[in-house]
Amino acid sequence: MKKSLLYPRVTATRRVVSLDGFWRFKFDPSSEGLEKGWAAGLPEALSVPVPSSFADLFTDKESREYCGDFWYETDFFVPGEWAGREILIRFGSATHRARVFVNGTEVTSHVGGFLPFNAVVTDVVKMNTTNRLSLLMNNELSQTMIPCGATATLGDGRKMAQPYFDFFNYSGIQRPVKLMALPKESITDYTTVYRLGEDGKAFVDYTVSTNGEHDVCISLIDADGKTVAQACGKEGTLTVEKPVLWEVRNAYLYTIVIRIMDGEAVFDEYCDRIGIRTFEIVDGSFHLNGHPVYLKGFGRHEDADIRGRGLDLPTLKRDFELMKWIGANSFRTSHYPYAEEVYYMADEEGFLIIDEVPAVGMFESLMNAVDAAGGSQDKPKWFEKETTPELLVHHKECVREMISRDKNHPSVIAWSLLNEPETTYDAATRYFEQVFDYARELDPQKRPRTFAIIGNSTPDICKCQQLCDFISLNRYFGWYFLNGFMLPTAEMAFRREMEGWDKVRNGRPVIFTEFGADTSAQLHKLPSVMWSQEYQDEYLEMNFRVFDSFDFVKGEQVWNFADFQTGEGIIRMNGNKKGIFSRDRQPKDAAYVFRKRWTELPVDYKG
Ligand code: EVA
Repeated sequence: MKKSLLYPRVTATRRVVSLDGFWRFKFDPSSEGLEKGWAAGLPEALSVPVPSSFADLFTDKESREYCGDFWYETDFFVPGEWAGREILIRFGSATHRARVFVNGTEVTSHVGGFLPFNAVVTDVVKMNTTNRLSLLMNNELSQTMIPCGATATLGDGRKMAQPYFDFFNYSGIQRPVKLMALPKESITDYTTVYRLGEDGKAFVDYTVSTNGEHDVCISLIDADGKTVAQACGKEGTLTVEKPVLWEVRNAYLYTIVIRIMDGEAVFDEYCDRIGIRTFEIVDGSFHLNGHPVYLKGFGRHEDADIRGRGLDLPTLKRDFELMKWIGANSFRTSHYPYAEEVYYMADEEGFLIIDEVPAVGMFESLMNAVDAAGGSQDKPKWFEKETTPELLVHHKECVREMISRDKNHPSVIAWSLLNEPETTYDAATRYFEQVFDYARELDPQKRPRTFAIIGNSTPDICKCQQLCDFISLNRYFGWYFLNGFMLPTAEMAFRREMEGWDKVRNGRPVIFTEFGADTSAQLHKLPSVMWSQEYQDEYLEMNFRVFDSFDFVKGEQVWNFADFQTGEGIIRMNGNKKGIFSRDRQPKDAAYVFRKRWTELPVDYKG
């Protein structure tokens, strides 16, 4: 059960209680809490909301920038009628490391801040009374975990996070926490794969895993509540005679009901919503249900004022309304898997997701993003370090957890396995091969794999692009290179590089996973200067001209959906300002430029 990543659902046999709300909280800069018994009770605690990042809740800089150990604690009640069931606590995420204690006993631990895990607490909880849940957490960055970075100790002894990535190191319990009661014999996982028959039928090939011997039965129920297909057995095929397919921006969802049966008795029941669709690359184009689709959308962040990266349903709703308004149909979960609620909303709204593992910052010259664009060749090679084998183990574990969690979402069309790593030497190729092979092995739907390629990995020197099923470029011609008055020469250089990609792409599609220009939502200037809204528009028009003149470009995801928080630094004015929307989700001028373009481009553009 520990490893089951099924989304928590109340069914005929399952009970879920939210533990979200105000929790007790305490920083532990000397890492003394464990020795002092804080796992059993937190002295002089503060109070913070869950889910939320802790950084922007307070008014002092020490709290915002805090790096090290910290504790969360709450009490929860286990109903007496749950006796005899398996009892679990399910964390949507805990950033970046957590050790979990119940009534003072350690029950589990987890490394990696963006994926869920369970603590099985059946044997340590007291029934029909209050129990104590405590987490010892840590948000230090290192070179052996993703996202990568360093932790500095300053002259005065304080620790400071040094991300090798360009977003704030938000931490804490940032996603919902649930208390769950499951039957002892239960469903632990399921997978679906879709085939469309020539006779208009659809076939859903499924597998179900349980922790017991009894057989399972599956039903598929349409949006009107009618059962349209049934099958029994842990592996099999559901045949849907007249399927309504899940289409981009026109989603149709079925409910899959899985039951462990013993005669008439239902031992366990799990329900989820799925969409019937195929996604593949055909003749250099993305095909959804056999029809070409051009990707329009964003690289995004989970980021908002005050709550940081904490799941916030109103912000999530607003983001999807803005993406619909602007005519987008896709996004990349840059640079980490998002909260599960994001994927369920994308399933419902018909958005296509490139799901990204938190493998960012694998490039020492990206330190604090200051020399992001130029790259630096004199640093030690990232994939030849002593720390690389340990990093690979953690990276693969995150890939496993991400695919396990997200594999059944119709919205998820591809995996992004790294963002902007080094790619120009053989050790990188060997590292990449292991991650790419592993993803292929794990994904029942065999979705296309990619990684976001940094500007200085040009087609002539990149030694990893050949592993991608489609090529994803992060390109900043006109911003980091040849910017301002030099924009026309940026266009020339950009076109030359695209000709290079055409030579090595071998029939594969190319998309842009990043392009963008920092822009102040307040600044206008005629003629334009960099950072003005006028310059952002000119920059975009140049990029569009390039995209439109290469038929093999099959998608554009601008950087970024909204302005977002980063660490302090000389190239960031209270965050990254490449948003098409401001951080409070209002349009910059560029939003209207995109709206015009994307609402006019046909869905099968260049198909
Ligand atoms: C930027 N460029 O400089 C962005 C970063 C992003 O925020 C990149 O992938 O290449 C990174 O994280 O604005």
